[in-house]
Amino acid sequence: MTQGIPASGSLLTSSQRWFDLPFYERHAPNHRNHERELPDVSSLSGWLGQELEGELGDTQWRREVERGIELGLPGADSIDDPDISCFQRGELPHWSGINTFLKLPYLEDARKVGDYDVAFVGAPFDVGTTYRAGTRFGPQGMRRISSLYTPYNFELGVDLRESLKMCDIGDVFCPANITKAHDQITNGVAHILSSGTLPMIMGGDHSIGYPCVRGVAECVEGKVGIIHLDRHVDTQEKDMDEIMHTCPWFHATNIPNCPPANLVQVGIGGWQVPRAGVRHGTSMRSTVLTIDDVETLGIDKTLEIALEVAWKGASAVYLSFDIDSVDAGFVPGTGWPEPGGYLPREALALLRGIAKEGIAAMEVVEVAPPYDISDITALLGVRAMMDVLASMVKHDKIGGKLEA
Ligand SMILES: [Mn+2]
Repeated sequence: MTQGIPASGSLLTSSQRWFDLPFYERHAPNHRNHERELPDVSSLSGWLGQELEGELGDTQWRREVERGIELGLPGADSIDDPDISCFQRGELPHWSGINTFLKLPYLEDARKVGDYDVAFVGAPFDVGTTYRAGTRFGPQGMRRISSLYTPYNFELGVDLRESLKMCDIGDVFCPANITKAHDQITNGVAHILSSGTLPMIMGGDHSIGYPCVRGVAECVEGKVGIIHLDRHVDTQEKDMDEIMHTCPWFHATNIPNCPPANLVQVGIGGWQVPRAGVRHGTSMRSTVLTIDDVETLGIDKTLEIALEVAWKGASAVYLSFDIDSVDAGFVPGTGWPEPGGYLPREALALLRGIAKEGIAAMEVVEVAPPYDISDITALLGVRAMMDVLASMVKHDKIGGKLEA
């Protein structure tokens, strides 16, 4: 038991007992003494992310801190950090403060939305749900957990605060009537987009996809393509006599400059795809890719197909992300959870890839906080929007309104 245990590379001599050796010589002599070249990690994203951080400025961060001291008054004498104000006015602490999206300025005067690159807007409407309601709380759920995020993304080396002028314009007033609420949403989206600002729309159930696209289509000369990530096709004319959340793309593709040939639906499949919607999809010949297709093709090829179809002859692309496209295990807080969908990182990779080419607007729909657990569904909804914006910044598809 006590005599040397022969191990390759062991420095044990005959007079030594195994346990007298230093720990590393007993357990990993080859590793502690080796002279091999270390692997080159300089092309990996971990290394590059660290390099990229050094290239980011902190002008806007300094402005936020100075503004906090000015408006929130200086901190107490006992506080050493000069960046801490008496009343919180900026990002820190993450657990407190007023919950606009990412604690951005609340734009009370909607007429000034054109001053911003991006406006987050809520569409708290769930009268179009066909099973569990609750997405009327989606915008507030996403705003609340957005306070967990910083505006900086490590891998992309993007700090949204330093690149974009963003605001939270609040919610569209959505009455409990589908047609009236849809009209309100169309006007809200069209107002933001026609002001030269990117609408980032927080639903709401998926019925809002129709009025959102209608608002975009009003502002775009030429065709609008739609890329739709979902488990469900959402292409039937009516559901229980109304335009419910199973219906947005039937109606959106009847808008003259939103032809079905430019609709591509990615991640479809499972046991909750109404046959009425499938029949219509077949007749209009839109493009459907299942989760199996995505797995077979891989992310890059899937993106190539989706972008080619949506952008063919189009002037703009609308991005619709239904949170239930992700496997039900990751998104309990949704109205029609369906097992077998995307892993979160697959969905995020697709979203970033779509955003590389630029989008006219984005919606995140079907986040239903009453069924959520630890805010994880809302957290993914927020991240989807953050990743899309970071990818657009990275590829010069947005920005320019920050004062120098
Ligand atoms: Mn949907």
